[in-house]
Amino acid sequence: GTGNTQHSGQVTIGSTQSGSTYNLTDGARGGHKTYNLNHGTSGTGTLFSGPDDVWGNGNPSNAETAGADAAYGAQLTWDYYKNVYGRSGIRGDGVGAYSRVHYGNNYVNAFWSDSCFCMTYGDGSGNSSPLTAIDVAGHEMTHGVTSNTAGLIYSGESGGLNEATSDIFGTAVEFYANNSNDVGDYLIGEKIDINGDGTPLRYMDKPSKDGASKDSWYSGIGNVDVHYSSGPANHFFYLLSEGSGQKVINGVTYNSPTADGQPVTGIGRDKAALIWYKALTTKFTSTTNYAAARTGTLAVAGELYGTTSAEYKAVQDAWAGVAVGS
Ligand code: ASN
Ligand code: ZN
Ligand code: CA
Repeated sequence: GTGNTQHSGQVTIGSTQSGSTYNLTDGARGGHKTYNLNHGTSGTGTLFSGPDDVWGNGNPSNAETAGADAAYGAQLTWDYYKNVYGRSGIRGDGVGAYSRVHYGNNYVNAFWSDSCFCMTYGDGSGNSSPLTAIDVAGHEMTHGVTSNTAGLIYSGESGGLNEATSDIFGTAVEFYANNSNDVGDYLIGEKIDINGDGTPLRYMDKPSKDGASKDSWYSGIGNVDVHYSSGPANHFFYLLSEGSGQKVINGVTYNSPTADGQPVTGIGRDKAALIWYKALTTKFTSTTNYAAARTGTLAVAGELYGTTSAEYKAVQDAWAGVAVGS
């Protein structure tokens, strides 16, 4: 069908026809369903459905619009994992999750839940928009992937790595989408304006720009909120992808410093994401910390490209750039 989204313009989204009714059930992607909680906070509310295959009108005052955004984000995330890594769904078993929008009132968050195997989006309040942008959808669904693979415990350093994994693949999905209304960037939440002043939630090139995230590892980083201890891994991913120094990508200027003052030469986002994905799914465990993440990603880089490769050296240099050493 046609989705008239708020954040991503007009897009094609998967739906199902049943007699003269269309449902926001994506039969091509594990039967992923999108529900309207209509301000409730439990259950599934009602499946988006109607007499035509057009969803939303681009305006948040139309209840279907957030549904269209959420369905599109889920579809892109499914396609990214399937087409890039051959992973069929969050558990890799071909089964779709589901999305719920219009959670509660003025709720300024979105979350994944392992117990319902679903994602939930608030409408935001004041300046902030419904939290249904592409990077947010990719972030939340990736919590499901992490939970079903490495199982990184959501506290301490493993918690920071869990959060960074969601930021990394949320960003990778956003670039993969190649959507002209929600272009790829190394910012998190730039479309939802939670801060109310147009700034994003997080910056991967220099995480400390948000005023709380850490650019580099230090002993004790495990004691800060996981959305801030994610900083060094987000920064590692940026450095590994794009390299240090100043760079303009899709009109955004990045300036990524390194902890050791040494330059890093990037290997491109696709290779960096592949290294992280393989580390997540074959090396990381529930208790992986920053030192072990370094070891795991280096092992993957060695397996994929060899230990004398530019890619292997870039992984070494990028970890040194965020003060994670041997
Ligand atoms: N949106 C937040 C996140 O994905 C919700 C939370 O704090 N768990 O991290
Ligand atoms: Zn998260
Ligand atoms: Ca983004």
